[in-house]
Amino acid sequence: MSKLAEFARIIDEAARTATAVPQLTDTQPDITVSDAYEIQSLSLAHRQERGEVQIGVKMGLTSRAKMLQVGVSEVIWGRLTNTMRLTEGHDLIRSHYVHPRVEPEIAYIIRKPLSGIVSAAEALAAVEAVAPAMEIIDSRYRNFKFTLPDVIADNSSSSSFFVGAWHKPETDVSNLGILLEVNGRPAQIGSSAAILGNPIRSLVAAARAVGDIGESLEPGYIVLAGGATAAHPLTPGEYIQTSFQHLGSVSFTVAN
Ligand code: 0L1
Ligand code: MG
Repeated sequence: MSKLAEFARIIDEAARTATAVPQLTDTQPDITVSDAYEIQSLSLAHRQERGEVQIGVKMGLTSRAKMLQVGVSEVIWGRLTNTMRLTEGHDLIRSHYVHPRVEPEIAYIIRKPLSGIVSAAEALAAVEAVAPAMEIIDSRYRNFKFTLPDVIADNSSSSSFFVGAWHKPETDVSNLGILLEVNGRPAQIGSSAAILGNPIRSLVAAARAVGDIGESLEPGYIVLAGGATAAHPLTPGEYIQTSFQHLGSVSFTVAN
């Protein structure tokens, strides 16, 4: 087995069993960003062998708050599968994760293929609808600590996500107030403008990222544009609700 394939198996197993593992760069410090995306892709293949289907892409580290929280200053991306999508309003089972955190996001659903270098107008023309969303990130590395190649190999920490009601694609999501509440108390406040200045830029970046490796954002794909605030660590018993100006809210409860 090649080293990258071995790392993909380790990451896949860590995610599947919710078990923290040491950073891959502890034993192999020279892993490149391109190696890391290859590990991510090989790890997705293990999920696909178990019947999972890719249904989208997540963009990560798209806001300054997120970059500061993890000490990495580059936009990254990962893959979303059908089993990662949880039903809005339902429970999240804490024991299925290593150390989950939640962050508010804007979601796009794609209506026609999008790939490579595109303008914001071209990206918007490929959008079927927009929605409020929350991503559950869960680093598979001990203590939520990683280097840039480590986190990319680990599907950019993506773990699960919730999507709220879909709205027309022309809905202006460039600067919407966002309030994340935990048991009714404000925990994070932000604006969608924190996502690269305008979430549509994240879709432009997603098209370019997948295009770089010969892939495309396909019709029906969901694209999570990235967090607008720092992420909140989840504890059983918490009721999480994020309200988005003009878009409505998304909620779930953290169960054991
Ligand atoms: O979705 C994100 O912005 C997270 C990317 C990975 C960094 C982290 O785990 O916080
Ligand atoms: Mg995110």
